[in-house]
Amino acid sequence: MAAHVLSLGLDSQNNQENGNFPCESGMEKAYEKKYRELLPTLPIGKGWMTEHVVQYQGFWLMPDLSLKPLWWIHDEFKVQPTDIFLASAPKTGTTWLKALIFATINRTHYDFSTSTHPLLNSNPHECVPFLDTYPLQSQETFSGLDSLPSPRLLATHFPLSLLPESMVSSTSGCKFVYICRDPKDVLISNLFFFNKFRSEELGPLSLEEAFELFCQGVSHVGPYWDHVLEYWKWSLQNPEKILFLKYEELKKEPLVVVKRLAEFLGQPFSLEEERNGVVQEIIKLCSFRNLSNLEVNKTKTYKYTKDVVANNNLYFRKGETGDSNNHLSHEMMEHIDKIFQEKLSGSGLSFGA
Ligand code: PAP
Repeated sequence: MAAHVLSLGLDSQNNQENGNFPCESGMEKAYEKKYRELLPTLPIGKGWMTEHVVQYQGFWLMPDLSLKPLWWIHDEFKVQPTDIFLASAPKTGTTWLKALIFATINRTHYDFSTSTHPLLNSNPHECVPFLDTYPLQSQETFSGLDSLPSPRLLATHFPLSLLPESMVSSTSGCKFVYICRDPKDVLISNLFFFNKFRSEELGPLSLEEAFELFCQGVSHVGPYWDHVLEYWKWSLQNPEKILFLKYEELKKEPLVVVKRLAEFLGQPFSLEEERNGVVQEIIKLCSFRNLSNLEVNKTKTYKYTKDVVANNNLYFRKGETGDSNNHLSHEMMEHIDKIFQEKLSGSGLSFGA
C-alpha cells in the first residue's frame, strides 16, 4: 500500500491519486473486510477527483472517502434530539450555509464586532464539522462530537436514503436544513474544485467530460437530481423536520431566508434584534466578500480528513449565480435544463431555466 498523502489544492506535486489511506484508524480497520469484499461488486464510474467512483445503493460515491465512514455512522453515531444537520450535495452553498447557521445559532455567544468571532478566525468547515469525514480525521471515534455544545451543528453530503434511521426518523427530534443550487452552476463549481485535487497522472477533467458525467448522473453523491429530489420530497412530507433552501433564493433575499432559517431552528429573531440590525450583521459577516477576504480563508488550510488537506480559499471561488453562462455552451445549458425539467417533473420543484 502506497503511503500517499492526498494534499488537495496545496501543491500539485503532492497531489497523488490514492486508493488507500496510509495510517488506518480503528474505524478503517473495523470495516476493511467488508470494504474489500464489497468494492469489487460495485459498478464503477469515472471520478471527478479520484480515478473512480462506485455506485452504492443508487448513488455514486468516492469509495475511500465515503463507504467506511457511512457504515461507521450507521453503527456508531449517536444522534442527539437537538442536533442540526446541514445536508447538501457538494458545491451547492454548504460553506455559506454553515456560516449562516453557525452565526445565527450562536448570535448571543459571540460579538460580531470583535475579532474573536469564530467565523473571523476559522473556516466555516471547522465551525460546522462534516459528519461524513469526521471518522477519517484524527479522531478514531465520535467521542469528540459529544463534547460539541448543544445544539450540535453537523454537515453531511450523503443522500437522504443512505442516512441511518436514527437521524431521519420523525421521533429523533433533530432537524435538517438542505440547500440546493442550479445544476449548471453546480457542475461548473464542482469542475473547478475537483480539478484542483486531481493527480498529475490523471490530469484535469475537461469541461466536456464533466458535462457528460454530470448528465449521466455520475458525480460525487450523484445523480444530483436524485440527491435533491429525495430531500425535496422529504421536506414536503416533514416541513417541521427539514427546511429546504435554494442558493439562488439566499442570494436574492438573504434577509427573508435567514429569518426563516432562525425561525425553523427554533431561535426566531426578536423585534429588538431586528431593530438592531442583527440579521443584517449575520448576512454581512457570512457574505462571500467578507469570508473570502479573511486571512484564515486566504492563507490557511482545512483538514478534510487526516490525510486530505485543502486550501481554505478553494471554498470561495466566485460565489455568484449564473457563472455557468461563462463556461457552458447554449446547447449544454439547454441540455442540462431539459434533463432536470424531466427528472423533477411533477415534483413541484424547479430550477429557474
Ligand atoms: P463544499 O460542498 O465543498 O462545501 P460549497 O460550499 O457547497 O462547497 O460550494 C462552494 C460554492 O459556494 C462556490 O461556488 P462557485 O464555485 O460557483 O464560486 C463558492 O464560491 C460558493 N460560496 C462560498 N461561500 C459563499 C458565500 N459566503 N456566499 C456565496 N457563495 C459562497
